[in-house]
Amino acid sequence: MATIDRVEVLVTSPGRNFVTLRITTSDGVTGLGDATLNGRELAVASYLRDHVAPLLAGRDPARVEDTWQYLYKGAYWRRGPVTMTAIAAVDVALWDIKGKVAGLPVYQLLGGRSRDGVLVYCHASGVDVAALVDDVAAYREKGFKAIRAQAAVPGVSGTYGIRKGAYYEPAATALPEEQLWSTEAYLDFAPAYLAKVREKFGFGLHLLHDVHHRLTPIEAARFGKSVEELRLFWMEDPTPAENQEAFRLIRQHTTTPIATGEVLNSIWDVKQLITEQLIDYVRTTTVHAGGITHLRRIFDLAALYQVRTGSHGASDLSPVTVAAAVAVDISQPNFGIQEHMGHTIETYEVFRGTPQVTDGLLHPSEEPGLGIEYDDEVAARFPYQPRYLPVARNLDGSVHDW
Ligand code: EZ4
Ligand code: CO
Repeated sequence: MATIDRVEVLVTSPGRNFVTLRITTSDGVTGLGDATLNGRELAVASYLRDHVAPLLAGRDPARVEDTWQYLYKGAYWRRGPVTMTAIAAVDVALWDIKGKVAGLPVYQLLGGRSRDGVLVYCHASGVDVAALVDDVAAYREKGFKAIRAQAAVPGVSGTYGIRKGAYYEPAATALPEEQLWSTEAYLDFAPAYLAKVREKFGFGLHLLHDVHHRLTPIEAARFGKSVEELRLFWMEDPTPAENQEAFRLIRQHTTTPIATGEVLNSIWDVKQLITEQLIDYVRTTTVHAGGITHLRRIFDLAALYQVRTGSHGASDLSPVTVAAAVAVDISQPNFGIQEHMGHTIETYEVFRGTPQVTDGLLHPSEEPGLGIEYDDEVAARFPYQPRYLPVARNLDGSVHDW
């Protein structure tokens, strides 16, 4: 029997920070798992290096489920982003190894294709409405069939999701930047610019919008109602999701579909949202929700309640997560859509073999495992840099949800 021989925690910053777990077996097979938690990267690196690596040495790499149970139940302390990201990294690395040992891509181990390709949505944004419309047009030219639209709210420096250069990268400063937020200004402005996008491009395009946890339930209900005739694919994170019941109020008022879950980590965090049919799309990911093993458990529960998947896929999720997401998405019966932001050229040089979008779809690699190779030499050129997400403050100076 092969055993786990080496466990390495790799940190690199080719445009932003990524933490990667690499497991090597006694037969020399390697597996990769993403362990990136934006703005709290080194906490996961320590969890893995100091508390998980010593427990993995000598174990059977084929025991993916057993290792998951061992790390989850065995720690006694359950759930939470740091723990679940660390467990995810081990789980995904072991699936990668299992695929390589079997000589099969991971999606084949998950049951094979349920569809021809994975529908993705990209991010269009603009400093004003005209710039947003131009950006949407540019993404349509590139073949995207689903587009998220965000425009800067006039006078609100902290509007979430506005790209400044070639890449949208909110964790851009060595200490958190403080930005201003006004719910009133946003609620007046956002429905109007989404209507402009519809007016310009019609309904032959999936249009999405991310509220980024910034509204109360009744404000979110008002927003959802006011954009109903625009037939959004979804409104994302209309209100913070810690209180799952809050979504019931939104639900009672609007038929605008609801997506949430990018900051949630376990099946327990989405159980009520799913079983009470309070949402339409669950946005948990492999990297932050316990890996392929646990994400499939969440998605299978969602299938029972006609909730579809829409996994988080921002640029702070590494190419290893893109590959793991595509493996799940292509095989999962209740797949909905996959977020895709892409990464810097330097990131693709570190993570060779990252799936790329063609005609608005992602396709899994046919290589055994996940098909990603980590280039240590290129990675070493990009050392860790402290980077934090911004913090939002209301006009009266109080802290708001970013
Ligand atoms: O702000 O991943 O839908 N995508 C998002 C992201 C999140 C970042 C936080 O690290 O909301 O852009
Ligand atoms: Co989001």
